[in-house]
Amino acid sequence: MLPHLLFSAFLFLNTYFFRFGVAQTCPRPPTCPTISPPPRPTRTVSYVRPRPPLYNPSLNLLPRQPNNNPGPLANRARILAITQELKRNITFDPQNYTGTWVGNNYCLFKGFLCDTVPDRNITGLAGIDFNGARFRGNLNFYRFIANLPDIAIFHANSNNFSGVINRGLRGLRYFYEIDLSNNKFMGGFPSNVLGATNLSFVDLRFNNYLGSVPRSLFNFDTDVLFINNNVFSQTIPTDFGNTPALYLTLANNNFTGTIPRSIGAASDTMTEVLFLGNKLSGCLPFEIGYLNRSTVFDVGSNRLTGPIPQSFGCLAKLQLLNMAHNKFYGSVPEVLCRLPNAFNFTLSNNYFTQVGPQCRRLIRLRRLNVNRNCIMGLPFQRSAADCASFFSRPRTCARESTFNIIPCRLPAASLRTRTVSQEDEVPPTPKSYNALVKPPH
Ligand SMILES: *[C@@H]1O[C@H](CO)[C@@H](O)[C@H](O)[C@H]1NC(C)=O
Ligand SMILES: *[C@@H]1O[C@H](CO)[C@@H](O)[C@H](O)[C@H]1NC(C)=O
Ligand SMILES: *[C@@H]1O[C@H](CO)[C@@H](O)[C@H](O)[C@H]1NC(C)=O
Ligand SMILES: *[C@@H]1O[C@H](CO)[C@@H](O)[C@H](O)[C@H]1NC(C)=O
Ligand SMILES: *[C@@H]1O[C@H](CO)[C@@H](O)[C@H](O)[C@H]1NC(C)=O
Ligand SMILES: *[C@@H]1O[C@H](CO)[C@@H](O)[C@H](O)[C@H]1NC(C)=O
Ligand SMILES: *[C@@H]1O[C@H](CO)[C@@H](O)[C@H](O)[C@H]1NC(C)=O
Ligand SMILES: CC(=O)N[C@H]1CO[C@H](CO)[C@@H](O)[C@@H]1O
Repeated sequence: MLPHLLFSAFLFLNTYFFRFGVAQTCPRPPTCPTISPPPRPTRTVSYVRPRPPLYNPSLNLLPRQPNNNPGPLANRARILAITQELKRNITFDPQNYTGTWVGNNYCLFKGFLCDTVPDRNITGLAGIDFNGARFRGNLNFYRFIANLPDIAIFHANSNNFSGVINRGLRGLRYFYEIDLSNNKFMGGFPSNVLGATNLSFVDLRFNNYLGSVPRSLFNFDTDVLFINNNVFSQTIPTDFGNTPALYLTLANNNFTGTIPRSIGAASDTMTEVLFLGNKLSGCLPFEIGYLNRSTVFDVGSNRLTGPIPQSFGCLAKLQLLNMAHNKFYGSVPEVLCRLPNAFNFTLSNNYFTQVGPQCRRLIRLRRLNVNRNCIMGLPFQRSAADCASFFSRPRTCARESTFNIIPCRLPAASLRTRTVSQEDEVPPTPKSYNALVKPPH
């Protein structure tokens, strides 16, 4: 038994090094086996998963069966039947997915991913990956997925899926990732998606959804919620801050009204949030200052106004701030410019009137852009007439006294002037901005 195990371990390491290209160093030459570049491994050790499991690893997972001999297949008749129906509906298949959809073993179909169904020693259809397949035809998403009861991941961006999501997805007990971006969905928000209880990734961007979002949307338990580039309108529900999502993109819709005060309640989770390109109005709630995990905050190109709350000095992790193309005014708070992770703060095309020494330092470092404001003595500002016209009307915000609240001990770095060169700093790698790029059709 022991030699067998050792041999397995050796095979495993061999495969490991081969696959990941780790340098093959050999500490003690005499005992070291000669390692010529290994041939393509023909034998794999059965307990090593070739890729992360598709199902939630917290569930009890049995070893994965090989695709070419997967053993008994869960729901085979049903899955084969709906796949043939989908195949008949596909009128354009430039990458010949459907050519492989023949025979009884769905694990071999292009775009189909199998894994061992949790708690059962049987292979199931755990994932669909049609991203970028560019299918054409009348493809009914709900009808298809409702017949894939063991599904965990469904990725079908940039296809022609449409149709109404008729009923809840609750029956799909392992379902946690849905990507229907850049398809042909229309009508109201597919509220039935929210019937799935275990989704952690919801990507519905670049469809033609319109109308309001359901009140329950931000009570929905998910880590990622991308709904940008639809035509959602009306206000953001007041309980917005209940959302447990880390990454949220509401960008490029038609949302109106204010950013809800409840946003502060998301302080434990909210990491990146994009409101840009809507029709949001009113002043910012000081509660934004509670978001001390946020690295990205983007409200660019809206109709927002008022000063920047002093509470922004609490956004200790903030790297990217975009408030450009609004009607903000007042002086740019020095506490904002002292934030230790300020990388790209864009306040251009507003009506700010003052910047202090900390902000001037950031401008010199090219980390703060205040072009096209009303700041005397700085280059690239609005015309005097433009500024005078803006300020000829009285400007006020509700709850004005809250603009001075600082709901934290200011981040340590803000207490001293940093002199060190920031050249070596690693630029941030936000995740949510990628969502604004349309997947190729
Ligand atoms: C799972 O089923 C296969 C036959 O399909 C059998 O060979 C294997 O021993 C089973 N494994 C477990 C852990 O029950
Ligand atoms: C599609 O793939 C199938 C199976 O791989 C193959 O038999 C068929 O010739 C292909 N068709 C086209 C148009 O490439
Ligand atoms: C996309 O699907 C719709 C039905 O939902 C159909 O009317 C349309 O012709 C399809 N477009 C293409 C290019 O296949
Ligand atoms: C296939 O097309 C028919 C007729 O247009 C439609 O009723 C059905 O829902 C479609 N099925 C799938 C899986 O797309
Ligand atoms: C966005 O909302 C405005 C009303 O505020 C409306 O006039 C406009 O048509 C909407 N845009 C779209 C694309 O629906
Ligand atoms: C973030 O704010 C919460 C209270 O809103 C506080 O408990 C927590 O310690 C803060 N975290 C950091 C890293 O400052
Ligand atoms: C800074 O952010 C603005 C607004 O999001 C963007 O337009 C600009 O390209 C960014 N600048 C850099 C250097 O990344
Ligand atoms: C697989 C999984 O995580 N299942 C969970 C789905 O959601 C229900 C209710 O929220 C949980 O009870 C399951 O454990």
